Amino acid sequence: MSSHFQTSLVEIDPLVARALKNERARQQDQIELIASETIVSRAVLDALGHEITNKTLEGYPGNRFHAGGHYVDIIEQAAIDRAKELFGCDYVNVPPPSGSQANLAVFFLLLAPGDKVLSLDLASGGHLSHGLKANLSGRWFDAHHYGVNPQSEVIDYGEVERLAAEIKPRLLIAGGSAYPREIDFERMGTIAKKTGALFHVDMAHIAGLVAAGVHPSPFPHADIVTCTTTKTLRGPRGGLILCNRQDWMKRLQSAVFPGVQGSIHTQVIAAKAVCLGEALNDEFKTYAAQVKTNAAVLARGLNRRGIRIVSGGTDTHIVLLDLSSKGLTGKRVEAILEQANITSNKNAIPNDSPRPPEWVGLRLGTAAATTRAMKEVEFELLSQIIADLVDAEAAGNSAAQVETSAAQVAELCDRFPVSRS
Ligand code: DSN
Repeated sequence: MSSHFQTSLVEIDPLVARALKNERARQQDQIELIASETIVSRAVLDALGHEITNKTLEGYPGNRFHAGGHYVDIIEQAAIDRAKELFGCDYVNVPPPSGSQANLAVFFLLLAPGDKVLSLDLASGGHLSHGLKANLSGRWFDAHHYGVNPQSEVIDYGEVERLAAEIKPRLLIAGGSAYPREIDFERMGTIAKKTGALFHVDMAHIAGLVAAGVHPSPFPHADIVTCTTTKTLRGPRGGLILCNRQDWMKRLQSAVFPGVQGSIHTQVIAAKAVCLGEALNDEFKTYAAQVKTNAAVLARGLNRRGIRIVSGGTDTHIVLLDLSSKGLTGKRVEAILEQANITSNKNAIPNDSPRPPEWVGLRLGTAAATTRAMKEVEFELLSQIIADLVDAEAAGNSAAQVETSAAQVAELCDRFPVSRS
């Protein structure tokens, strides 16, 4: 028998095997509060690690360039049908390997080089694929941005309307990576219609909340919607495109393939089908509601300890902290939290410094720890652990506090295992 089919990873590549083992232990021993992360199910992992990865295919179910696609067709069609049911739309495109690439296909369909787009600016919580100068979207399109109201730190829809009327963008984009409040999709859709723009919602972060019905849906207001299956949707790394425009469906197929993509990632499509099936279950609705509740508890607990919460709270899984209230940067707090085994990321907040090391924001998210079954009590405790670390760092004597907090985190991790056996 060929060793190619038999030899295990541990035997053949100890370096990679060891790093993977350590990564699994890291995930057990740290509390994950990065807002774009999640913990996928055993079933999603099984699909990702399946031999289906060997299969090369281009095209769509029933219309492939290569032979042998029968089983992948069954799986991709299931992913399409499940996403349609989940989000209440008539068209779903499953192959995009990421949210950014789903967005790229949308731009390829709807825009020509030099066309104007209007999107949320990065420091107000937008995403780099919505027109950042360093991104293809900002190089090839004429990108303009709206921000948030300086006092409320919530999107100023009057300002969006004024800018849309003045700029006349071809595409108005809503959504981003670090905007913690609900977006008024109806209002944005009305602005788009009034000003002759098409309306694109990138719901990458909140897709799981929308799927569970605990966040308003972009449909029927958006012309087109993209998302990732990662994050709150609790699936593999990948993107989706959704829409109801009958007139775009055929062209959307071609915009993805051969427009911006060749062959599909068959193992990821299988994992997408699995996570979309999971999201149709009642257990997922309970999880998504708890994600939101936990974020509100986390925000309130931190606020009580004098840490300013950007926009005054959250309607989603995201809590954005302004650490200038403690004289600290996001980078410093990210580092001190990591020493105590809490993982987070520095982030810009509205009107922050353009230099990431000087950002005063820290972004937290509740999806991963909620998946470990942590609830209000644990998130209240987490808010106190984080505040203790912030206060100690602000006072310049965090070493003892790191030790105390790390012990509290270890106790939580033991009680809420990422157990797959
Ligand atoms: N957009 C990045 C984030 O939100 O962290 C990756 O998904």
